[in-house]
Amino acid sequence: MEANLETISNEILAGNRRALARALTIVEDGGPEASSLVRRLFPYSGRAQLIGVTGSPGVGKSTLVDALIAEIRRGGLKVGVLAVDPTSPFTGGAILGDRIRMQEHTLDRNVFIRSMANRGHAGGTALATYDAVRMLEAFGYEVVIIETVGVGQSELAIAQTADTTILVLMPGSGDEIQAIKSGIMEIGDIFVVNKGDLPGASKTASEVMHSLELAKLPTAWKPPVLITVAETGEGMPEVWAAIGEHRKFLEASGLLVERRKAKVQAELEELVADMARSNLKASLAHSHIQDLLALVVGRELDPHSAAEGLMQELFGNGGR
Ligand SMILES: Nc1nc2c(ncn2[C@@H]2O[C@H](COP(=O)(O)OP(=O)(O)OP(=O)(O)O)[C@@H](O)[C@H]2O)c(=O)[nH]1
Ligand SMILES: [Mg+2]
Repeated sequence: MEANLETISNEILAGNRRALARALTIVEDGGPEASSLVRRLFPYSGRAQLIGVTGSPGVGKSTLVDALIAEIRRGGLKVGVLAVDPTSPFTGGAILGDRIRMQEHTLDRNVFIRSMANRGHAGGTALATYDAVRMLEAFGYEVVIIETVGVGQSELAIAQTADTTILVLMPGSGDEIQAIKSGIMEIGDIFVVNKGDLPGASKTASEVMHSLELAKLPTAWKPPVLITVAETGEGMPEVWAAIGEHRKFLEASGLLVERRKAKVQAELEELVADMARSNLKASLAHSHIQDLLALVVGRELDPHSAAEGLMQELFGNGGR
């Protein structure tokens, strides 16, 4: 198995797309093979510009990503795309639609599009996303776009694996109100009102601008609000330019490093929680732990003290 993983990593570095596809399946599944693969390829990762695209279902994210790929390819950069649906356990209609829509680019060797399955919980899906990005980077993609469906907390966790997050809205959907209410205005680095050909686009854009003025933004970055027609590619040069501006801001302000640190912290928390969870499950099967359970059932020990005992056993220091 190790020899096999060695072959896969060498083939990825040599630019073999089939090896990349296999590697993505391995990191999606997680477990020791994924860890081993990441260990090998981690030194070659960390080089891409990561762009998150998020927004409610049907606002035109995939169409926008498609148009953005065309824009980025005009500049000659290689693009990898991960389409993640954290809420659906199925690789259902939306994802299939994405594949068909982006088919034009599948003939282009410098574009790689992949939909990621859900791992059952958002944290796990975010973990798989981090590793999938690393595989794409090791292969040589210079820009990686992460599309997530929806605007809930779990989608945001995944969108925030990116350096620059684009929040996509459409006219008259009331999305902007929802966005303000749920506090997600703060995570958008760039706001795009797509379907600019429909009535109400400029009204929606001014509403977003207005609420951004009122919002307490976490940094000195003033998020631009752009109107696009993804279906025709209108507004794409402006979106790509705004991404470049944001990148410059992140670098000049030192926030790029700060953001990457915050992401590593989130990833480590999730990884350790994952390990602890499986460790705990294995330990609970041991007979002396079964004895501990019996003590609680017999009301000789309370659950809090029992949990502290377990922590002591698992981590040695009571976990504090
Ligand atoms: N009028 C108009 N329709 C658009 C535009 N962009 C996308 N659409 C249409 O909107 C619908 C949804 O587009 P998608 O790109 O699949 O939207 P999505 O946000 O990726 O959808 P999910 O992945 O299902 O959340 C499709 O029928 C598109 O053709 C646009 O600029 N104008
Ligand atoms: Mg989509």
